[in-house]
Amino acid sequence: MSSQAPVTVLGLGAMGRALALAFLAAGQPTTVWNRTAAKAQDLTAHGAVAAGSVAEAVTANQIVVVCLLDYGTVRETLEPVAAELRGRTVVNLTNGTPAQADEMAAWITGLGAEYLDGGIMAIPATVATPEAFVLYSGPESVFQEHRAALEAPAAAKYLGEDFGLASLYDLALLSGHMQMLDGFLHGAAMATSREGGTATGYAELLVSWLKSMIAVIPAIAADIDADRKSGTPPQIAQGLDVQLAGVGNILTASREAGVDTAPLDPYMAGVEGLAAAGQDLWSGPARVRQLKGE
Ligand code: FVH
Repeated sequence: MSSQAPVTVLGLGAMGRALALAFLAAGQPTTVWNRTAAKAQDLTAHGAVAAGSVAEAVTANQIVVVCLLDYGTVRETLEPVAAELRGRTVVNLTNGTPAQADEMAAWITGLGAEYLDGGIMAIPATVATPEAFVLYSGPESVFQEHRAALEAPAAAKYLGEDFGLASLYDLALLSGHMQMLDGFLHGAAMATSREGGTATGYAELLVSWLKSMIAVIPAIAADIDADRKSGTPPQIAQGLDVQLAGVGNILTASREAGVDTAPLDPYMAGVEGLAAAGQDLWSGPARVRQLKGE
């Protein structure tokens, strides 16, 4: 659904700039502001209106998209224009924690404005491509009212009324991604430890392997939810002895190749912890309960 709704973008770092360009490309009148004003200038060639102050930017439009360094910066930037926020909708796409989202929501709504918190699942280069999406949380009526206006940079995925959900899922997705990336790099260090091994050859096989393993993730997730709800036993499980032997082999082979085992050590500690607790199966629910200290 396309929209001609005007928007204001506060923050023209790498991501804010990509967002502003996406709104402009979609034909939405876009007012921009950045602490370092020079960054707004070349956007005017794309049709943006460069506001001379935060107050001018905020009062230009109903929707105020904020993409700054962190929540402290957001508060510092908006505090002087708090009175001007009344009746507007602040969409905060700055990275932060769920507690920060809750606190920001309480402050913004207390000023008589609407608030949506968001988590951008894209990098500047993927903004406005089909892969990009943004997580949103906050009042559903506010999300639905502005959804079309917000979708130029990325598909909007609504998670729920709890303001902290978008940042919680954002950080959880980043956690999965970062550990996967470090796992890939650990494997690349192993694969290139012999003359005949290459990162490229390893990566090609890893992508195939991960594709088949990714297909199992929804089933493990269903096990975790069923365990929380009703204690139903998992569908996907493996003997802990098999895990201990397999992970042990990876660690041994890494050491023999002179590769640091640090990325995998916490995983091994988890498997050993489950064994020490008397479990004989590895499963998603068992590991999640262990990580939550349950
Ligand atoms: N770039 C990325 O790939 C990721 C993708 C996922 C989402 N993140 C989050 O987006 C927020 C902004 O990130 P960014 O990449 O745009 O960051 P920078 O290019 O470093 O721009 C930072 C902007 O914040 C402004 N700023 C910093 N300090 C202050 C301040 N005290 N008062 C006002 N503005 C401030 C900075 O202004 P300037 O330095 O140009 O004057 C930029 O506009 C972030 O939460 C990521 O985690 C991006």
